[in-house]
Amino acid sequence: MNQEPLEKEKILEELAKFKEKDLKYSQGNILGSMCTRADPLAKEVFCDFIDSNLGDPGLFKGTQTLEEKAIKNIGSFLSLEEPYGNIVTGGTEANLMAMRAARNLARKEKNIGNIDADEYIVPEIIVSKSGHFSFKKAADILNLKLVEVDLDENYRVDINSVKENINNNTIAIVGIAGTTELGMIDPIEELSQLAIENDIYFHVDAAFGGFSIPFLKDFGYEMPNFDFSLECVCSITVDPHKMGLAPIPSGCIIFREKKYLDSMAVEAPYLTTKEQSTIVGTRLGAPAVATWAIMEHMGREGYAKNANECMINTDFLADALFKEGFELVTEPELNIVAFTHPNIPTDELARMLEEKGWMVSVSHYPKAIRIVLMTHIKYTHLIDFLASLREIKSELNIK
Ligand code: 0PR
Repeated sequence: MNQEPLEKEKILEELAKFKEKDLKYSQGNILGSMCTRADPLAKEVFCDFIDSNLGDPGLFKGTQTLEEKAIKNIGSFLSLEEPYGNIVTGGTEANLMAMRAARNLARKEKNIGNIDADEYIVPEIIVSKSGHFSFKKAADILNLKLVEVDLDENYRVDINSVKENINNNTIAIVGIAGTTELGMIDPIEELSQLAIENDIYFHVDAAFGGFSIPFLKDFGYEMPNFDFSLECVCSITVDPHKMGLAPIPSGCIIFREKKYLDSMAVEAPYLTTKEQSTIVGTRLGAPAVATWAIMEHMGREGYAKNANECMINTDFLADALFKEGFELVTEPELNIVAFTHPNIPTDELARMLEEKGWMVSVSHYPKAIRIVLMTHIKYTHLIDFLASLREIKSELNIK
């Protein structure tokens, strides 16, 4: 560390050099990210509330109210009048909170996972093979057994596989509304039925799809039910910092009832509130405020327009790839396209694309090039991307 204080100008100069090394969403070559450019309004608001601490909300009552308003807004498009929850750092923390609530309730109500019991029973959670790796972290942290179930031919969870894996120790079933790799929506209604029949906590991970499925419906897209309108959904993860266009870090966990938050509450005697249910203690208020502000700014109409534009680009890309001889893994359900080429190994294709400046990601199940069509990807970027694919084919002498 430097001994003498450094002037602001020098520091900013130094930072600019580092920033140059970062990619920018506006370049249009970040093709595998679920995050996107933050709206200028959200950035401004974020900076304005940069030192508000929701860990001690009695000191920041305005910020606390804005978090409540953000939760209420999100609840309103997930069919829940009176939502309980928090703006957190992202989908990982939201999923962790949901699994923690499920575990704590199972401890209390079913004596599963109770360390004081005569015989310790390991709680089990059922997540499909396409579940985000945050469930592996949650299982590790909370000492749960992660039971990974199969997918059907369309890469949605296989209901029979879920049925076969439910047992007396199952404390949660997870459904996904917008899988990380392919953007598929699990049959949430059927899963919720299973959860009701077996009296098991049911969580929906809509980190990706939560901010688009309800609005695409407004535009007339046929989308399955995935939210609190289904009686057995206990909690939903939905990330403002993905399709919600809020700045990082902004995730959201919504619970149907207060009892889920209460199940995680620990005493915080010297703070302005006497209990805390979140994982994080000192907690940024800025993302909650920025999330509220961007939602007001977009309105339902703005999100519908945004989601629709992403879908138009998705359909265009899927069609164009097919015409160029690429194979789609599946018909896109949300704004993700995954594809392969029969004669080009996928890793090789990803490497050649990267050499041409395209940052794609490679899905692992099944192995494919995966493009997430976020707002920063425009039609013209797609035209250039398709031109690069044609170049690659001709370099490899493939028609
Ligand atoms: N649930 C689902 C369905 C997700 O897709 C993700 C993240 C999470 C939970 C976890 O969310 P956080 O990462 O906010 O904790 N999905 C993306 C992924 O892993 C995150 C991402 C975003 C990755 C931008 C890369 C990137 O450039 O692919």
